[in-house]
Amino acid sequence: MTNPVLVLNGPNLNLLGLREPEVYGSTTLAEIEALCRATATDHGLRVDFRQSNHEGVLIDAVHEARTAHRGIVVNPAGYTHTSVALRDALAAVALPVVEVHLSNIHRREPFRHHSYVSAVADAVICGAGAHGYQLALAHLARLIPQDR
Ligand code: CA2
Repeated sequence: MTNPVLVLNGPNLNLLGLREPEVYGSTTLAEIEALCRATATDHGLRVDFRQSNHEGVLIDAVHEARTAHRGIVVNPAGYTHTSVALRDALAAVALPVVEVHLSNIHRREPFRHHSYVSAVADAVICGAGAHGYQLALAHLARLIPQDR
């Protein structure tokens, strides 16, 4: 039984590995997608991997997940620190949510220390780099109720 899950990536993450490797590492988003697909298989999940630079597109994807997916891994990127609307969407869909950040946002500038998403997430993983996505999927698999 494979459970479809959404892995949702916010603005500028399409630039991973191409800019600022000293902050975000040299792994590209395509490489993270491949890691996620392999990890998902190990946990009986099937990944729908998306990235958008647009808040409304991310919110639409969350709404779609209500009927299409059984859980969400989200790296909201810059919208972590600004978007009440994305937080409201994640709260409204009532799916398990794991928030992930490549960097340790608490070790960075003060404006990155607050996340609008964390209060509606079941778990938060930050500072583990690309491995954080694998940890997030492993944990999400445990949060998805098994069909009887
Ligand atoms: O550490 C993370 O995963 C972040 O969500 C990344 C966001 C940042 O705004 C959050 O505070 C923490 C930034 C994503 C932008 O990624 C870039 C990658 C390469 C070059 C420039 C930006």
